[in-house]
Amino acid sequence: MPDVVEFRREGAIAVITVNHPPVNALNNAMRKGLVEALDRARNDNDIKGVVIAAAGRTFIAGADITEFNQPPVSPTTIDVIEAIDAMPKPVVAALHGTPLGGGLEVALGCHFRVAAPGTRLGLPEIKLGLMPGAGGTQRLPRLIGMDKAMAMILTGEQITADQARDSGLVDQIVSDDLVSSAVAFANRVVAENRPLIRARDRDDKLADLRANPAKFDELAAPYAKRARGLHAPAKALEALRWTLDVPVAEALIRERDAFIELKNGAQSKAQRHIFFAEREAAKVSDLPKDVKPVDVKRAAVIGAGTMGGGIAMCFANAGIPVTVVETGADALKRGLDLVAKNYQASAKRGGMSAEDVETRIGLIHGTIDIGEIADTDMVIEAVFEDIGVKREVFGKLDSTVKPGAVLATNTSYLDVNEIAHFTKRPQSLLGMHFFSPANVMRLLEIVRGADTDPQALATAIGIARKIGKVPVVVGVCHGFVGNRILRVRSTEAERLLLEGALPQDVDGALTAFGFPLGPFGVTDLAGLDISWRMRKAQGARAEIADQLCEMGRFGQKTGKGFYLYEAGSRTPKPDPEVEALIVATSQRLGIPRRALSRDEITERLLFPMINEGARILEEGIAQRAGDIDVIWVYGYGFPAWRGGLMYYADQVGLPYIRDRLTEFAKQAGDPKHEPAPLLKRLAAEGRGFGSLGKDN
Ligand code: 3H9
Repeated sequence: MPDVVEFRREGAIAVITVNHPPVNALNNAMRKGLVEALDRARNDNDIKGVVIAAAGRTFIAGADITEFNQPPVSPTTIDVIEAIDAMPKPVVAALHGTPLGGGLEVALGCHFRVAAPGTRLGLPEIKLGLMPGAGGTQRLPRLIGMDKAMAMILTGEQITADQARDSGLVDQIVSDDLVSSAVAFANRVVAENRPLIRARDRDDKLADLRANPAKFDELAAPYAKRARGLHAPAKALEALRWTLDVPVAEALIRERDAFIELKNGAQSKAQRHIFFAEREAAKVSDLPKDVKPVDVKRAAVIGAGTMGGGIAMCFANAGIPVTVVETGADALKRGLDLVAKNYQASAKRGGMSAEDVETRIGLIHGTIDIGEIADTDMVIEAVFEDIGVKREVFGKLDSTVKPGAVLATNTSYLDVNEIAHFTKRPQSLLGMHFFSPANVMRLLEIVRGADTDPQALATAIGIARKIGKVPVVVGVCHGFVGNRILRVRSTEAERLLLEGALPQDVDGALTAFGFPLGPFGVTDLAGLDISWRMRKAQGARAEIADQLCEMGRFGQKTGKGFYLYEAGSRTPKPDPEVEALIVATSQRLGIPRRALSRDEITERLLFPMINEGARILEEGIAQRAGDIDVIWVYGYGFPAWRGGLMYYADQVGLPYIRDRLTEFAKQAGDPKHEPAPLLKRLAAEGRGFGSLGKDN
C-alpha cells in the first residue's frame, strides 16, 4: 500500500488515514491506497466499522488539480466512493480543516460524518470552472435539501461546522481528539446496530420539490442569471435537477460525464491557470527561505479617507488592532464614521453579526497624535497623492516609529524609491497598493523598491495573505503593473472614440468579452475628475474626457459623464450630447470617422495592453506572465474564465497579435504599437508567455 494511505486498527474499528501534505489533495496514489484499504476492511471479519481520517492540517481538500491535464487514471474518486458504498459496515468520516470538492464528496459517500470545531466544508469546483464530479450534485441535496446544496455548489463558498451540523451534513461536532471520537462514534453505531443509510438513497429532503418541481426553477433563477457566459453553473444546475427525475445511478454517470466535459473545456483550464498563478504570484525567487517576517501585532494607517478607512477594516477583519492617524479631529471623525457605516451596512445585508461589528470597530482606534503609533509593527500611508505630502508624512514616521517596523505607501503612481529616501531606513519601505474599495477588492500589488530588504518584503506578503488579499510582488515603475496597463487601455479607448466608435460600442465590446464594465462605464463609476487632476499635474491631455470634465460631467456622481444617468439610477444611457461632442472633436482634429466592428475594437483595446505586458516582463517589473494575469483578474475585472491578459494572448497566438500590432503601428503612425521585442521573439520561436521560465 502506498505511504499516502495508512491502515491501522483500534479494536474492531479500522482507521484509514490519508497523509499527503500540504492539503491531502486526492491523487492517483491516494485513490489506489484508499480502495485497497477499504477492501481490506471489508474482507476482515474482525473489523466491524471504519473511520476515514486525514493527517496534517486538513481532511482531503479536493481532487489533485495538477492531475487534471492528464488522462484519468483508475481507480477514480468514484471508485473510492463505490468501495464505501459496497461496505456492509459503518464508515465514518473524521473531518477537520477544509474538506473540499472531491474530499467532501468522499465524506458524503460515508454513512456518517463527524467534524472538529472550526472545520469548513465546501464544494468549490465552480470557482475552477467545474462542478462536483463524484456525486456531490446528487448526494448533497439529498442530505441538506436543495436550497442549501444549490447555494454551496453554485457559489463554491464554504460553510462552518455548526452550519454543517444544523443542516444535516455533519452528524456530530466533537471537541475531544477527533480520531478517537470518530472511533467511539463508529463503535456506538455498531453497538446500537444502527441502520446504514447511504446519502444517495435518502429522499425525504427532496419530497416537497418533487411534488412541486417549478420551485426548482425559482431557486435556480438567481444563479442562472449571474452565470453570464459561464458553462459550469448551467451544467451544475442541470445536474442538480436530475435529483428530481433521473434515477440516482444514472444521474451519477451523467454527472461524471458533465464534469469531464467541463474539465476538458477552455474555461476550466483558464480558471485552473488562475488558481495556480495566484499561488505563484506570492513567491519571490530570490527571497531567502530562512527570512523571518516581522510579527505584526499592531498596525497603523495614515489617513482616514476612503482608502485609509478601507485598509483599516482589512486589518480589523483579520483581528489585528489598527490605529488610524489623521491630522484633524473632524477628518478623523468623518473617516471613522464611514467605517462604522460600512460595517453596519454589512450587518444589515446579513454578512455579519452585530457582535462582529462591535468587535471589529473596537479594533480600530483613531488618533490625531502620530506619537501614539511609535510602537506599531507596520504602517501603511494612505494620504493624498502628492510627493510633497508623502515627504512630510514619511519624515514624521521616520522619527516616530520604532526601528524594524515595515513602512508602506499605498501610492498608485508615485516613485516608491524616491519615497523610500524620505526616510533614513529605505530598506524597511515598500509599496502596498490596495484597490478601491480596499475592504472588498482582493488584489494587493506589493511594490518592491530598490532598497527593500527581504524581511520587509516577507512581512508584506505574509500580512497580505493574513488579511485575505491576493498579493502580487511587482517592481517600481509609473503605475506599477495594473495601472500602467490600464493607462494603455484608456488611451486606446479615447482613440477609438475619435476614429468612429461611441462609448457604448467600446464598452459593449469589452462586456461581451466578459468584463463586468467597459472602460467608460468604469470611469463614470470612479469619477472623471480623478484622472483629469492627474493629467493636469502631468501636463497630459485626453481629448474627450477633458472636455467632459470642463462641462462638469464627472460621471455617476454628477448624473452625467460619458453617459447619462437618471436620478437614483446607475444604468448608463447613451447621451446625444456626448455623441455630438465626439463627432465634432473628430472633425476638429481632422480624423475621419468610420465604422469599427466589435472584434476590431476588442483587438485595438487588448493587444496594446498585451504589448505593454510584454514590456513589463522584459523590464522585470513583473516576475512572470501569470502575475499580470492575476493582477488583471483580481484588480480590473478581466474574466477569470479567459485566464487573464497574458494567458489570453497565448490562446490567441502571439504571431497573430504581433502582426496586428504592426498594422496598428502603421495605421496610427505610433511606434508605441510596434510589437515589443519579447513578444516578437516568442512569436518567432512559436512560444507563448506561459513558457517563460526563470532564465528566459
Ligand atoms: C475536485 O475536487 C473535483 C471533484 O469534484 C471531482 C473529482 C472526480 N490540488 O492555497 P494554499 C496546493 S476539484 C493540487 O496556498 P491555504 C496549492 O497549489 C478541487 N494542489 O493553502 C499550494 O501549492 P504550493 C476542489 C493543491 O492554506 C498548496 O497546496 N478543491 C490543491 O491558503 C497550499 O495551498 C479545491 O478547489 C488541489 N486541490 O488554502 C480546493 N489545493 O505550496 C483548492 C491546494 O506549491 N484549494 N493545492 O503553492 C484551496 O482552496 C486551498 O488550497 C485550501 C488551503 C483552502 C485547501
